[in-house]
Amino acid sequence: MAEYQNIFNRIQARGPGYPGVPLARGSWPRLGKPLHVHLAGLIGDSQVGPIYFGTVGMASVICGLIAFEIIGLNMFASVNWDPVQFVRQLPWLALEPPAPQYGLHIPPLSQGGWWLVAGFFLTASILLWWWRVYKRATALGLGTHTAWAFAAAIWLYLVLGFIRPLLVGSWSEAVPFGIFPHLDWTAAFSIRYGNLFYNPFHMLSIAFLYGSTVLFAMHAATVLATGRYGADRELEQIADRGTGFERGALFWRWCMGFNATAESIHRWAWWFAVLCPLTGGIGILLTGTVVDNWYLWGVKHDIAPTYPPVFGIVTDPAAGAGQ
Ligand code: 07D
Ligand code: 07D
Repeated sequence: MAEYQNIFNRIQARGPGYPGVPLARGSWPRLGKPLHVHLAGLIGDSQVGPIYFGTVGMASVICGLIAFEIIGLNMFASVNWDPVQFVRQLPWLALEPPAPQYGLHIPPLSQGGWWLVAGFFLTASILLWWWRVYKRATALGLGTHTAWAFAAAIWLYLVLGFIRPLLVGSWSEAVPFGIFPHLDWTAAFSIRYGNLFYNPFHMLSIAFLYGSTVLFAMHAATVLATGRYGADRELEQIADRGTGFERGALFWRWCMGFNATAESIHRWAWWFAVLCPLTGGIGILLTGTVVDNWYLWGVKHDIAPTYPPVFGIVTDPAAGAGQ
């Protein structure tokens, strides 16, 4: 006999393929015949498809593919079109932004011009995907929370690759495309601007990043732990006493004196997630525009120690470099 189980359900309910609620007039038809995949059923719903593409979705995918293609071909060219080296060195290959002498001018394609073109298409793709998220939500009569959360990530992305380079007057300040090269950029950026750890917005961003994981763990664990009482079916649970949901709330009240509600826990989660890239973007925007060296800023505001003057007075190493 099958007992009730929660989302780790081994029983896969399979009805006839269900396309979802009817779409408004003027929409594209949904693509693909629904099929049931056992593996998908192990981690979620076993029905895969149909998918809604629409004009905006198609445009986003096309722009994304163009960007991906430009990045890939430039990387391929950088190993003299040798397929073996391309595969071996892939994580280290890069499409770099223009050199500093070009400022915000448009350089030849091979000198960073391709970076600009790829960046344009990637940005178009991301913005179009945002629009798709927004439109799909409103088409289903939902709130647009997902779109605005995604917008927070896009804010950080735009600050890193577009807004900050514009403010400091050079594309060379932007992030390269590449797996390890973008990590090198991140480390170099921190060193160049005097250690990002002393940037209070980096601190805030980290607090929200860590906070997001702890909230995610607490929420997910609570729902799983009370799933045996059907607490994952939240709505029916909220109204009644003695339910799995109430046990979950009491668990936290007894553990730490306070409990979130079924609604508020999601607001906590949404804000923590959103504030991570939102505060991060502010921190990056201030770097090199308002503050040139976060370590010296930290010394000035008594959050970083001054070192004994064995090497003489510490000044910003970049200050004398003619930059
Ligand atoms: C799990 C959702 C799925 C998304 C995935 C990422 C690509 C890139 C590469 C065409 C959590 C898909 C990746 C489409 C393909 C090319 C050349 C999200 C999940 C699986 N980073 N970063 C990674 C991006 C920045 C940093 C990994 C993107 C900043 C550090 C992946 C951006 C800084 C580390 C990646 C971006 C920074 C990484 C795993 C854009 C500061 C790691 C990402 C558009 C914020 C980690 C080798 C992941 C790693 C890592 C993608 C920006 C720092 C390749 C698309 C400039 C320190 N980054 N990153 O799982 O293993 O995200 O790197 O802004 O240690 Mg990064
Ligand atoms: C990247 C938003 C853009 C992504 C978008 C997605 C696609 C993929 C996929 C088809 C992540 C587009 C998606 C294109 C399509 C498919 C599959 C969000 C992104 C729109 N740091 N640090 C942060 C820590 C240090 C540095 C944030 C920790 C050092 C720089 C975060 C440590 C130095 C920057 C964080 C640490 C340094 C950051 C990012 C510890 C390096 C940033 C938050 C323990 C030596 C970024 C203010 C985020 C930022 C950032 C954590 C250390 C450099 C909280 C835990 C000191 C340059 N760092 N960091 O949401 O905002 O990213 O800083 O040491 O720019 Mg840091």
